[in-house]
Amino acid sequence: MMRSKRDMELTDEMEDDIEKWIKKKLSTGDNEISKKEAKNGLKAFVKKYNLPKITKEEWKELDKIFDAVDTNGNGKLSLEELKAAWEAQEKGENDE
Ligand SMILES: [Ca+2]
Repeated sequence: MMRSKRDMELTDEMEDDIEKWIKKKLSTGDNEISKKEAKNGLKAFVKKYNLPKITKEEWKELDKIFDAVDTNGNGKLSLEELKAAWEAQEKGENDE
């Protein structure tokens, strides 16, 4: 998910962190990830690992990705929507 133009190598620790975050979001509250939550999570992640700040362009791109994954258009990502996106990515189907 969230593969953008920047060629970022994620360490195992980072991947673990992301996975935990997603799982937590999907198992608490409304069990979905809102756009705001995703943005805040990403900002915290960038800060935690001292990664280069996400540019305006990248935010725009991420916004598009979010909307593409949010297939029912309620502004939040559910487990089903994320799963579908991951599966599509694995198959290499990138129908934008
Ligand atoms: Ca949704």
